[in-house]
Amino acid sequence: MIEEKYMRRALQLARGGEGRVAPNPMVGAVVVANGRIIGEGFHRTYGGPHAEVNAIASVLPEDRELLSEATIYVTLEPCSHYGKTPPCAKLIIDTGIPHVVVGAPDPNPLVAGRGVRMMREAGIRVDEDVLKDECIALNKRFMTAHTSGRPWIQLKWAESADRRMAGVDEEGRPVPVRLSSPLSSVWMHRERANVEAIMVGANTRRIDNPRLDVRYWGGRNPRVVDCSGEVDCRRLVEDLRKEGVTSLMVEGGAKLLNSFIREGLYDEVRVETSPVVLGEGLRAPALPEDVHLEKTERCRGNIIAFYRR
Ligand code: AOF
Ligand code: ZN
Repeated sequence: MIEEKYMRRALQLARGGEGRVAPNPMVGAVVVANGRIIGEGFHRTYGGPHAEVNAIASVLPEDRELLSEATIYVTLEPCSHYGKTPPCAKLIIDTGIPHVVVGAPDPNPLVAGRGVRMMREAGIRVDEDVLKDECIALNKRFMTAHTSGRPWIQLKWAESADRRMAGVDEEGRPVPVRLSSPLSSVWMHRERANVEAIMVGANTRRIDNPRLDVRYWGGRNPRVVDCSGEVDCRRLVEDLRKEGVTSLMVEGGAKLLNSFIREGLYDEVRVETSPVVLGEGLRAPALPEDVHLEKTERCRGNIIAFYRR
């Protein structure tokens, strides 16, 4: 019997790897026998054991005999390759688990259906696509990177009520203005901890001199990709992908953001709007036409809007 509640539990476990597993996906696994969870696990850290390994290892000695009649729920197709760890499909076969329920297929060309095939060829019953949309959404960064030849890209900026990103001094030079709120900075740092790279334009680097780290949240600081003057955005992101990067945040300024918008290089846009009116100053980019509002959050007078393609 397939029960979605176990896949939901596996999804919840998978999130335990947030900020620690990239460029790998977040994956969770639950082992069930006789209507009881006998094992649980998730991919905890990049380079470490996969979810299935941890879930199977967590089964208590007195429950191990139940493995021969158990079902394992995994949010991602078990892998078939020898990477940093041996194939999970092989582990499941060797453990003698007769039934596997899979959330989403693994688009990594090293796996891409081979995990499911290996297990079926070994006589295991494999059911696929259970809560597939949720399982794909959980790993939007990993999925986009493996299906589009570029990292998943989020554009991010903060603007005033009159759509400006910076003020100007008497000589007309741009001056930085704090438009984001302290609480939103915490959320922001959490999002930063979830991407592998951050890009800023040369002017932003010079004027704002942002630290671009995750100090308010914790975790790994993303690598900062500097770019000056005219940049070939497409080339830049394709090169990043070739280096293995699966997620990128573009934090400004307006010129760099506009180049990404023009090239259609984005998956999400995050705009924080402050009630402050600047009157004049650097104009914020116009939102891309093909994004739709996903959700908004209020943050001490500021409104943060998330748009998705
Ligand atoms: C799974 N379970 O928990 C994860 C999987 O270098 P490795 O050995 O860690 O392999 C990384 C790849 O394995 C990753 O790109 C993705 O295709 C898959 N991740 N697979 O069966 C897991 N994290
Ligand atoms: Zn694996």
